Amino acid sequence: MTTQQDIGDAAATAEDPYAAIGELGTAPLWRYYGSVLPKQPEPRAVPYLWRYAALRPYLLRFLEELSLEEAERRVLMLLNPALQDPPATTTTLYAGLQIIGPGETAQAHRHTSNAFRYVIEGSGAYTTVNGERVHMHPGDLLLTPNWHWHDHYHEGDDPMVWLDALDYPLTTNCLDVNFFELYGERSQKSSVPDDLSSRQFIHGQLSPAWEVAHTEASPVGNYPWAETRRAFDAIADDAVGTEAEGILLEYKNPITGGPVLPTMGCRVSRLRPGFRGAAVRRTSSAIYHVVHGSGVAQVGDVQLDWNEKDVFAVPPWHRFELRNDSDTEDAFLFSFTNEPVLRALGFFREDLPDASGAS
Ligand code: 1HN
Repeated sequence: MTTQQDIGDAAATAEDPYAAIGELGTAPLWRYYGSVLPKQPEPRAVPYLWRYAALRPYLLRFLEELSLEEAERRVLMLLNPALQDPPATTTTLYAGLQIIGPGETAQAHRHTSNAFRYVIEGSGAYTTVNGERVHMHPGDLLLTPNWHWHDHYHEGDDPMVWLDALDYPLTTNCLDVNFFELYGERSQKSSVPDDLSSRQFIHGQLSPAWEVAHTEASPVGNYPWAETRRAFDAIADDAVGTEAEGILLEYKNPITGGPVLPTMGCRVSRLRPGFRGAAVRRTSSAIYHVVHGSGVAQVGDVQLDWNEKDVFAVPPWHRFELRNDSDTEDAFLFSFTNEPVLRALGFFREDLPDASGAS
């Protein structure tokens, strides 16, 4: 029988007390300070850019070769080279490119993860979100918040491609809180007038008084590009804009005035010809999609040359600088971040590092 005395003696005489405490499921904090409390964020994600021109032919090939019955969703995940398993685009954000062909249905399901789509090309598809059909056009932002049923249907003539965004790296990889459910039937029936939520809230200064918040997410199904364009045109050259990201507009939850989703905030910026942004550094991570134009993003030590429809990832606490390289054309960048999560928890920080600032 092992006595307390024996155990005490073993501890006192163990040749390698570190190995011994390891076997007891512990570790000495004094060897871990640097990794549990780094002086500043040490993100695992790296800056990276995905070229749309290179990926599009593969989307078209899988459209030919793989049915939606087989694939469920026909999506190329945009994986950060440093985050392959579990797969993610930044530590808390995911983006992918989804393609759907004429006549196809992506069956209805729901999950805890908040999601949205940003339409890249094609028209004639709609997503049904909790019974509301929401029609898509290039540049539209469509929300499918936490636990909302959603299925996609394409009644147009040409393939449609959109950027999917989800917070599953946060809900699944970090918090272990995701639930998933199939609806049972392939598509939901329409139960409210098409695009009603967008039409009701589109005139931001006049909101429907009978609508109250049901969730933290915005009740708006679609933020159409036509309105985004009008918002930019209305301010034209009169706006001062931001130093780092030019004329930067934020998509809002019209009921709370907050971000569109509790975990992801969405913005769109217009960079005037020749725009050179001030350097900025934030604790949030971000994913950018080039709606129009071409330019450069300097992210830490990495230079990302972006062209139309490309996607790029900006990890936390990297020095970040944007440039529009054209002297004649505006550039438009759509972006999303985990800033709402950080702000809610008191973790958001931002600064303008000096010109020589480390990444
Ligand atoms: C999902 O549900 C969709 O509904 C797209 O279209 C991409 C990526 C990961 C997990 C769920 C969709 C997804 C996804």
